[in-house]
Amino acid sequence: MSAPGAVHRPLVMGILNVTPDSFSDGGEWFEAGRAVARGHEMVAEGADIVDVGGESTRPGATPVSLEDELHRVLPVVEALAEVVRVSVDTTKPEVAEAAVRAGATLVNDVSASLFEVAAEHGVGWVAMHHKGLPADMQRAPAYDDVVTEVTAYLAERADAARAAGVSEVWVDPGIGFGKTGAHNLELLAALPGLVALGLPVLVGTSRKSFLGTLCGPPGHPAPVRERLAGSLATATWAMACGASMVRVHDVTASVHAATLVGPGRTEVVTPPAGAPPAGAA
Ligand code: HH2
Repeated sequence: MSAPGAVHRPLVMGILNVTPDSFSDGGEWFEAGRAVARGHEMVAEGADIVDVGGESTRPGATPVSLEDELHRVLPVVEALAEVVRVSVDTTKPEVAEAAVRAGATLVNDVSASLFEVAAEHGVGWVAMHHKGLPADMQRAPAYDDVVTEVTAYLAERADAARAAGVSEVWVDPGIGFGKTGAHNLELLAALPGLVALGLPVLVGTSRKSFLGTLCGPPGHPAPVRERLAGSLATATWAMACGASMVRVHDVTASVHAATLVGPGRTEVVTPPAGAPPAGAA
């Protein structure tokens, strides 16, 4: 029999952007009550983790002040942490720390710089690769070898985090963060190599612009709401390559995909809300 909380499939992280300007769902969940309701809905749809963010990282997004980000994120984290595992999507150490105090048990860090907060509070940490800042990251990103560079970067970040005492470290190739469409496809193709590092891998492709470009007619990218097929195809690919979690807007469909990919491939365990992070001694 399975232990309570055991999930025989890759995990699904539901995206909850408490922002007015996220690229796909900006404004939809900006009001705290609506955000909490959407979080509950994602739990009912099967989300294993809800990822709460208060600052968009889309190319060209306007930076948000510390005060505003705290105001957006904290009430939502606090309410949802009672019913589901919550991660906080932030690059500010103060926000990460406050969200952990409010109940988040995973710091989803697109800057890959906040592992000390995770170490200090005994929570998990996601190190995501990025190149440049949202303001300029999509201006002609260039690599000698994107796969080698991203893999080496994530291995180094994970080593640093583990040396600092973080026991639950995830790595994420950062699809769309300082990458062309070709870079994204190369990274997706090379996922088995990233999985071979032996760390749990998180992948986020959901509704991203390269899917629109690839799936629309030439010169007419598919709009955000028409990227479900591409999102599911790439999430399924990532899970089949060994990714242990996908970050998605469309939870129900992604849970179905994870259930179909999962059996016999992997067993990952998500702790119930409030329990110590997976992998903690
Ligand atoms: N992508 C986004 C934000 N956070 N975190 C991880 N670990 N991996 C990702 O690929 C990732 C992420 C961007 O997507 P979204 O949150 O939908 O948009 P926005 O940044 O505009 O709020």
